[in-house]
This record gives sequence, structure tokens and C-alpha cells, in this order.
Amino acid sequence: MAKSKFEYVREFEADDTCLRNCWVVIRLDGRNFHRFSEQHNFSKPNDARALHLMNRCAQNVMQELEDILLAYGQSDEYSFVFHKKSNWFKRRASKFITHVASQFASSFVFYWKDYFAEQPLLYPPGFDGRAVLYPSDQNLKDYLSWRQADCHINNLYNTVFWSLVQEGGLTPSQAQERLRGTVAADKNEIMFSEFNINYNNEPLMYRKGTLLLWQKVNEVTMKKIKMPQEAEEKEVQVTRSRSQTVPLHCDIIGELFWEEHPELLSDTS
Ligand code: DGT
Ligand code: MG
Ligand code: MG
Ligand code: MG
Ligand code: MG
Repeated sequence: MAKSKFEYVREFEADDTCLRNCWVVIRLDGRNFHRFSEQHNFSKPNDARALHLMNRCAQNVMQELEDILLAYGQSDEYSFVFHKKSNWFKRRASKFITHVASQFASSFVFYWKDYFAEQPLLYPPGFDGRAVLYPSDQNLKDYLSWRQADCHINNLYNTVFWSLVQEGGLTPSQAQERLRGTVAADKNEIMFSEFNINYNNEPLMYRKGTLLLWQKVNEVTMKKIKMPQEAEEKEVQVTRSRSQTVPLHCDIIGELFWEEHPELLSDTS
């Protein structure tokens, strides 16, 4: 077919192919969730409904899109790791980012009522997205460690901060002042001696975030079949292997996790 004279405008499209053999990480983050969490009465410091909704959206992203090895989420953010050999949309960064962000955002609205039955969604939320390439396995491990360390540091601070405010009766600025210059041990001590909170007993999802991995499950169903020689239909058991995503709230900073999951970084997974 003859090309129109307008065809040349295609040449203005920038090449955003992700370098081959690199892990492609897409990280989303809720836009202005400071306000969004206030307006939707999220409990502080953690709202289990909100975190479970985020996990549900990430599971939908993994199921609907191609080539995602794992995902890790905490607070209002989620990171998706694409296989380093992925050739999905010819590795175009804009395709990765926009598909992940739009699938996640529409899921957030779609599943909202399953988690917030009593709380109407007041306005359409948005998520920003970025792509980062990591050339080595160690870089990828360090990236995930960085996000989980961020989760830990923020959650430790927020847990003691909101204890001081909600139970200790301090104003937010007094609580902030009280915590100025404290290290982790000091924060643990304040929680333990003043509020009887053993931080290590706080829910794992709050302390570690959520890792989503693929798991094979056997699905057993009954199927009616008609044998050629027999008049009656017979019910038989059919077992099918299916992949599903499972949420884990484990440590991913230490080497143990990677030793227990050698398939994740191997080329064949
Ligand atoms: P941004 O990302 O630059 O558009 O702005 P924000 O406001 O989303 O800032 P960000 O992403 O650095 O911080 C996340 C905000 O979301 C932070 O204000 C706390 C809030 N948030 C996230 N998860 C929860 C939760 O479970 N409970 C409550 N109360 N707030 C949460
Ligand atoms: Mg931000
Ligand atoms: Mg945000
Ligand atoms: Mg954030
Ligand atoms: Mg199209």
C-alpha cells in the first residue's frame, strides 16, 4: 500500500527500547496519596484494606500482562520485575510503564468496593510509573532490598509516631520532636516501655511489605465424557496445572530468600 505523505511523522517517535539482558523494573507510586489516604479515612499508620487492595491490583497486573517474574509492594507503591529475556512489546519502556500503570489504576477502582465496603471512592486515583534497568542479579537484589529497607524504616517510624499521638496524647509536632535523633533501638524501647508494643509482633505485611510470586497449583475438576462404546456419560476427574500468584511477607534482604528460590534468577524461569 502506498504511504501517505504524512507517514514521516513516525520518525519523530523516540526509541525507548530497554537494553537487552537487563532486568526491567517498573515502579508505580500513588499520586498524592497523603491526601488520598486522609480523604478516604485510611487508618494510621497502616490500613489493611488499602494494602490488600494494592496487592489485589498487583496480582491482576501479573495475570493480565506478560513476562512478570515477581512484584513487591509497600505503602502506595508497587514494583514489577520483568524477565530479563522478555521481548514483550519489543521491550519498549513506554509500553511497559503505561500498561502496568493503567492496568493497576483501573484495577484499583474496579476492586475498591471489595475492600472498602463502607467507604465510597471519592475521586479517581492516579499512579505514576518509571522504568529502571538493572544489568546484574546483584543490582536487582539490591533494588528489592532498598525498597524493603524503606518499608522497614518508614513503618518503624510511623508505628512509634502514631502510638505517641493516638495513645500517648502527644500532638504530631510533639511526637516529631520526641523522635528527633532517635535510632531504631530507641524507637523499639519507647514502643515497648510506654505502649507495651513488641515491634517484632506487628503484622508481617506492615513490617516486610508484600512479595508476589508465581506458584503452580493443581486444579481438579469433574468432567462429563461420553465413551464411544457406552451409552451413558461418565464423570471423570481432570487435573490441570495452573499458575497463580501468591503473596508472601518474608525477608528479601538476606541471602536466605534467594537460596530458597534459586529458580527466580535462573534464565529458565
Ligand atoms: P507523590 O507520591 O509524590 O504523589 O505524593 P504522596 O503523597 O503519595 O507521597 P508518598 O508516595 O511519598 O507517600 C505515601 C503517602 O501515602 C504517605 O503520606 C502515607 C500514605 N499512605 C500509604 N499507605 C498508607 C496507609 O496504609 N495508611 C495511611 N494512613 N496512609 C498511607
Ligand atoms: Mg513520591
Ligand atoms: Mg505516592
Ligand atoms: Mg510512595
Ligand atoms: Mg492499540
